[in-house]
Amino acid sequence: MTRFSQLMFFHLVIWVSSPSCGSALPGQKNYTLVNIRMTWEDARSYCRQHYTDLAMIEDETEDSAVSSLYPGAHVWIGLYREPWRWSDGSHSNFTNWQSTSPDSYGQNQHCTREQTTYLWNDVPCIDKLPFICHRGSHDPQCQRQLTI
Ligand SMILES: [Ca+2]
Repeated sequence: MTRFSQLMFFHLVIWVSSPSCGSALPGQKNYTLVNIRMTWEDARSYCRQHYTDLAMIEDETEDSAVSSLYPGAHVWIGLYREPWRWSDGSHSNFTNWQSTSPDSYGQNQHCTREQTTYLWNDVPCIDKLPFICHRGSHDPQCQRQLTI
């Protein structure tokens, strides 16, 4: 086996061994509100440093857990850009958009905040908002450096 094919095999094993990338344990995340205003990207870095990642929400139970953490504020969650993905690059079937979103108003709304209504809206990533981090459920091999 050549060195190249060994490397390809190694990467194939990694890929196959973690097919769901972060969604393996829905309902087992612990969420925390960080009441510091940051851009989406800075919030993601903060969450990765102190927790696991910016909040990933995969079902209604998790969405309720996030909504119960804050009263009267808009907060960042980990969903970004089209195609919409979580900050670890994984997809989720669950969304909770408000009826007019995502609308990409102004063509620069690539990040998601949970509104005071607890529904989701796409907004510019450079807005500075408090945010929700979560701990648990992510496979570190799924985390990638993403450009926004
Ligand atoms: Ca919008």
